[in-house]
Amino acid sequence: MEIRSLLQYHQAYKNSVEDPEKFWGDLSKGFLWHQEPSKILDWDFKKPEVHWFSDGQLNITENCLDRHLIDKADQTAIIWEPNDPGEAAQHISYQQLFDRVCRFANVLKRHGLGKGDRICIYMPMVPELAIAVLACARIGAVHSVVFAGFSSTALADRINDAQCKMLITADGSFRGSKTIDLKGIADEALKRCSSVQHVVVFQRTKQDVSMEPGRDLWWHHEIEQVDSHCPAEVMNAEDLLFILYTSGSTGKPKGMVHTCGGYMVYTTFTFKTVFQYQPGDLYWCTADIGWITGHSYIVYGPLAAGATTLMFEGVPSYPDMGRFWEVVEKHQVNIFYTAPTAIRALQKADLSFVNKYDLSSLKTLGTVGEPINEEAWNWYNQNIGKDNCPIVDTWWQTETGGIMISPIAGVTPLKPTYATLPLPGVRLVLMDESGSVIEDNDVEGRLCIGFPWPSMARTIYGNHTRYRETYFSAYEGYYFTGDGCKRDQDGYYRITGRVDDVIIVSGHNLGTAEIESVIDEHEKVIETAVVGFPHDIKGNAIYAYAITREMVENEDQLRSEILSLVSETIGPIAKPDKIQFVPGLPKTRSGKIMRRILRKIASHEYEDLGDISTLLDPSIVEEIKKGVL
Ligand code: 7RM
Repeated sequence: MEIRSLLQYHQAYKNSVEDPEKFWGDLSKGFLWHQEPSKILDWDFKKPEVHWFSDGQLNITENCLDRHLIDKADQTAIIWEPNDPGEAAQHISYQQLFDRVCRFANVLKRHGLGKGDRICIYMPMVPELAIAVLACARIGAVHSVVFAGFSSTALADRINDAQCKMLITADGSFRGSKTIDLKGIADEALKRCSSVQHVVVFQRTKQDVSMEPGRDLWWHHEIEQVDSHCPAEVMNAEDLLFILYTSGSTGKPKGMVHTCGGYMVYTTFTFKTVFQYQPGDLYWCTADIGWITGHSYIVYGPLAAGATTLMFEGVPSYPDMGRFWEVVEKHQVNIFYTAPTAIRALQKADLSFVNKYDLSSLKTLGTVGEPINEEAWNWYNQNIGKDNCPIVDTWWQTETGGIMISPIAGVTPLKPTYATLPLPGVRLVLMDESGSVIEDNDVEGRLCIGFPWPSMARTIYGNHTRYRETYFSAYEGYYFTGDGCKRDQDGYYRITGRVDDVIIVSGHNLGTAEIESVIDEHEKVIETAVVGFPHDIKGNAIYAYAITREMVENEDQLRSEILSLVSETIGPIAKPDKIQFVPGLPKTRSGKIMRRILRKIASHEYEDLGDISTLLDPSIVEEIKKGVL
């Protein structure tokens, strides 16, 4: 089904609501199944339980690879652009990708891995990362990709939570002018991970690493031991495809579980629809495969659609601020999908970094990850799109698996800063604080979803109770997104930001509680409260208020100790931009920190702090204000 006009969009939306089973049942026919599904949907948001295509059987890699060999064997599946512009790019055809995935899948099998086993992947943005992901899916193993910027503690926690039997990593990774010691970080993590039996190490940087005999295996040796014939494991539609961790409001990250059938149908449909991908187009999503955006819109969606997807190893600022635009010109990118935080950073650089390059191949631009401010939207539109490319502002979450609210490129009339309208099948509801549905237009509320969609996360790995409590208990019968949202007079949606305790820094979701618990571990700190405050480039920055045991003699010394603690435990991305030492925190009588007040102080907006009479000790607010940074 193709949507090429606003009329077709409205018609498709109407069909999807009036008869969802017919709508999604018809779409599922565009895929390769071992057993076509006859049951389309069973659901109950009270349990909550959702099953899509439950008697269908498939393997997602046959949809991403095998079926394209008939007519696209020689078409490029992945263009890989390395960190360093001096190194050659790689073009990998569908046939080559198929062979390499099957070969590596046989490596996994040779070491005893199979259906249902969890495999952790901690790798740089090299083609072998996509190959490892697909090889897991080929044999029915569940991948858990951990972003290669995470610390050894974060890696170990995720490996242990999923009880992974294998870790796939690299010797090191290149990011801008830095080299990161991935294997060293992994070795540190593995001291705490008894479930891991083997580590496969891909050689990227050729730096010296220590290899533990019996446990550690080189990727390039292993693939010599096997052939490239590997029949796909037949999976039930609701079997696990992957786990991906996302921050929560308690310290412990949530392993969001995605399953095979619904995820495939939804990511493929939304990829084709939102970006209006046409045969021959080159599509580039700048995300890392360590985030859901990379899973759904670098690997699975584009490959299932038979597209050519560009994978970039580097960063936007290396060797200079023109790197993205250089890559666009070099490969003639047609569709470019990035994050507002990258746009804001590039916007600060001199326009000559943009204007040096020919960007006329671009047809469509996209953004994802956080609300985009009007200034950044306009800059992107004028300087990158030359007022001639639709911008799709795509709202979605790790939990939703795929894009939920977005313009359809060239079809939906745009409004800067608006994600615009829900995609077919997505039933949005705005709630007021008391839990009543807000019916009208020109309103603001909490964004909920009233009906299942195929790619929704089915549970939190090992903790269904937490899944229910986090997403389905705030408003009974609805999925709660955690985001605030406006609906304007035209029924257009605009996301206003998180309403819970998650801070989005440069597009990365960070749980305040996780950062707080790390800072609390410092022997001089008694208690911490972490909030976000607006930042020009990163969207939000992190402000930490810490109560210390005694007067701090050397504040800078303590600050730098706290920063390294956070960096080592969570990762550099979670380091607070400001740390204020305070005598106490504003708490309610029941002991809850009033973050609303701390947020206002951190943003230097203390004129109207609202009602502070519910505080146990309102005078503490004055004390904190005096020391604000
Ligand atoms: C895809 C992704 C999810 C949270 C989400 C929002 C925020 C994402 C937009 C956005 C405004 C957007 N997954 N968010 N996209 N806010 N406009 N287009 O980012 O799980 O890492 O984050 O990101 O708050 O709830 S995520």
